[in-house]
Order: sequence, then C-alpha cells, then structure tokens
Amino acid sequence: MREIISFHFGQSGAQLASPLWELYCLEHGINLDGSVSNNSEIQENDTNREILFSETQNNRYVPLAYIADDDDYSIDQIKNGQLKKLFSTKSLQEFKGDSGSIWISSYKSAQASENFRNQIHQLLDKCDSLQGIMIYHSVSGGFGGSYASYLLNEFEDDFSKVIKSTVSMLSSDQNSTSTIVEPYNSVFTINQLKQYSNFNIFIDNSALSQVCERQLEIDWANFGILNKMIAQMIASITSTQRLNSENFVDLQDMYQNLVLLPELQFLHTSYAPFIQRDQQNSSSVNLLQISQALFNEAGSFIKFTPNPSQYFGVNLFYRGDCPYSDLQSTINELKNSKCINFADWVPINYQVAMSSKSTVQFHNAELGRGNKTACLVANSTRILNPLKNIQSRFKNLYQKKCFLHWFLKNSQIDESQFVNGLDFFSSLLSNYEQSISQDINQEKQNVDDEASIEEIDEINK
Ligand SMILES: Nc1nc2c(ncn2[C@@H]2O[C@H](COP(=O)(O)OP(=O)(O)OP(=O)(O)O)[C@@H](O)[C@H]2O)c(=O)[nH]1
Ligand SMILES: [Mg+2]
Repeated sequence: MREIISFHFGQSGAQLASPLWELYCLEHGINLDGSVSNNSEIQENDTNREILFSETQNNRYVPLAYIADDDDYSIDQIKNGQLKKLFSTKSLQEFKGDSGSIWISSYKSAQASENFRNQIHQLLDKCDSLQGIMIYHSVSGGFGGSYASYLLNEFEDDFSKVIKSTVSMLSSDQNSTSTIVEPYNSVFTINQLKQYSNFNIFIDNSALSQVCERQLEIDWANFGILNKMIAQMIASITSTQRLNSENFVDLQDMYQNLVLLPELQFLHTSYAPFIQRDQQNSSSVNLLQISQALFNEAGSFIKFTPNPSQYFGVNLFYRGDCPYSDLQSTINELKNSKCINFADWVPINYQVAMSSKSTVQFHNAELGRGNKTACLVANSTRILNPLKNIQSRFKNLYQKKCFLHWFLKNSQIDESQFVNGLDFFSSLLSNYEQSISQDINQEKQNVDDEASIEEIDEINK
C-alpha cells in the first residue's frame, strides 16, 4: 500500500490533528477508537484505509501519524478528547523544554532527542511502500517550524524516494497570537522547507477568517472552526486516492503537475462552495460556478492583491455529484477564461481528480454540506503576497536587531545566519518574479474547444 505518514508539530499542527483524523475516521467507516464501524455504509473495497492507517492484529486501525509539541496543552487535549483511543501512545509526544518559541533553541532540542529519531524509525518500519509524508505545522512556530525542518533534514536519506510535502500555517500580522519573533522563525523554516521538501501548501489564518466572515457570517472564527475548514480541504486533496476513485491524483502526481521547476514549490489552495449550515439543502450551485469561485479571493486560504496573477500549475479536486460531461465543459470554460492566466512558458494544464463520494460533515459543523465540492491547489504568483509580508516583517525587526539576542544567546547561531537567511529567502521571491511572463495580458494560448472526456483522462495520466 502506498502509505502517507502525517506529522503534526507544534500547537497548530497538533490542534489540526483532531478534526482531520475525525474526518478521516468518518470517511473510512472507522470508529473513534480505531475499530471498524458495523453500521457503516462504507464497503471494505470502497476504501484504501491503509494509505493513512495501519491495521493491528486485533483489527483496529491506528493512524500513521506522529503528533508532538513542547506544550502539554495541545497534546493533553487529544489525550483527553474524543480521539483518545485512536492514536497509539507513542505517537503522542510532549517534548518538555524551555525554547521560548525561539526556532534555533527548538531545533537544538530536536537534534538532541534520540527518542524522537527512534520513534520516527519505528513509524517508518510500519510502512511497506511509503508514498510520502505530509507535515502539518506553523512556519512561524518555534517548535512546529524547527521540528519540521529537523525531520526533513535528518531523514533526508530515508525520505529520498518519497514525496515530502507540508501544510504550513503562515503568520500574518492581524491574527497572530503567538510570538514577536515569528518573522525570524518563518524565514528560517521556509528556507529549510525549500531545501528539503518537494512542495508546501501555505495557509493564512487571516484569509480563512475572512472567508468565515464573508461566506459563513461568522464574525470571529476561533481555531476550532478554522481547523475544521482546513481539515475539509486536506480531506479533499487526499480523497481520490483514499476512496478508490477512477480519476485519482496522488502526491507524486501533484508534485509532477504543480512543481514544474524546483525553484517554484510554494502552493496555495481554495475551496468551494462555502454553504452556511442552515442553507445546505436550499443551495444549488453548478460545477462551473464552484470552479470559477476557486480562482477568486472568496474561497482562498491566502490573501492576495487584486493584481493580475500568473499560474504555473493547477490541480482541481472534485467530490460528489460531478458528471463527466459537466466536468468536461467546465474545464473547457476555465481554459478559455480571460481571468485565469498561465505564464507563457507553462502548458495550460488543469490536472483533474474526481471522487463521486461527497464530503462528510462534522457533527454540528459551521460549513453546510454541498452535494458537490471542489478544491484548488495551485502554483501561482499569488503566493508572493504572503511571502513578501514575511520578508518585510523580518527586515523591520532585523533593522533594529530586535530580539536577536535570544537567538545569539549561548552562541546557538551566528549573526551571519540572519543575513544569509534573508538573502536566501529573497532569492526565493526572485525566482517567482523571474518566472513571470513579461506580457501578462498576453493572448490566451490556443485552446482546443472540443476537449473530450478522454482528454480529461489524458490530463490525469
Ligand atoms: N490554523 C491554526 N493556526 C494556529 C493554531 N494554533 C496556533 N496557530 C497559529 O500558528 C502560529 C503559531 O504557531 P504555533 O503552532 O502556535 O507554534 P508552535 O509550533 O507551537 O511553536 P512555539 O512558538 O514554540 O510555541 C500563530 O500564527 C497562530 O496564529 C491552530 O490550532 N490552528
Ligand atoms: Mg507552542
């Protein structure tokens, strides 16, 4: 089985674990204690549970996951919550320390932990044919940023043949509840992700809060609500390979389609439709409307400026009632759309994945259930906006050498690493800028008006 191991690091990673694994259990007919649900409508051959779970000798399913933080709170929430029987005890780890959100201090404690390395090896041993890893964390967290970086670096050889991906929370000024050293941590983390991973899906909480406010009329969405929305997005991305869809896309396919150049590996995502819970039965939207919404700010998990953007790769994940003929005409419309521009050196390619199984809803979810949903993962210049935000906040702090002493303390890090770190980060932005076609309003490339269903299949090969 082509397994995926999930790593949840730091508060944001750990808190996301509960809704994500609850959803996975619901979708795979697994009770929250790991046993298989008798009442489930899900047939054995409907699901590839073993992509995400390992089966024990007494027929229980245990997530192929590892959750760690240096703060008791987020781990205790899982240990005492409704998923307390789902995870193996070894996969829930508190690493006590006093790193104080300082990236380099956490990195050093990861390096010093033999326990951590042993546990990761044990997890790897459970896999027959590992497809990839997905790391959930915040780039700005001392713990989440550095443990993700250390894992990728230390296990580079073990992971050499698998896809290394992350779902990375970005810090933004407005919504940040954490520390003032976030810009430093973010630059250090993102530089490491660039060197040691294949692709990274960035999420900005403030964009997601805006979606909640505008689409779901939730004035102040807490992390619990945001995490449920992120979980739905992730479940869509992994749905087609988990649920035995004919049109499936796995991590390798995503990597091949979205990362045409290794310099450009930072991705963003959108979801549609956002239906309010009390309107879920009355709302009827068609596939084209949903698909177009994915390219607007309305459903975007990052904020972007109204400037025209250029795409370097697009993946679309559909779920539910999406007949092939509608899908085919929708993709043709998108190809012809004047609003969606690909860079001129990139083939216009919409990689499409489709699962006929609709999304499953959380009990009491804020987001109503749609009979069809779509999720976009894209590589585009839209990612420049949040990255530039981090760059300018780093510069503001570093100009005055604010909080530098926390990093330099005990010679943990040399000041030159700040200068080099910023240079490297700036070069990541330049890579994107240099990839923009000069004539942004270029004529759209020739589009075959009569793409056939076979063509959609072709796209997915
Ligand atoms: N979406 C989401 N974001 C979160 C959550 N908890 C914290 N954040 C955001 O993540 C960023 C801070 O990262 P954390 O995950 O708290 O940091 P950490 O990895 O625990 O590292 P430390 O700084 O050492 O505590 C801030 O921008 C928070 O707004 C969560 O449950 N969900
Ligand atoms: Mg923390």
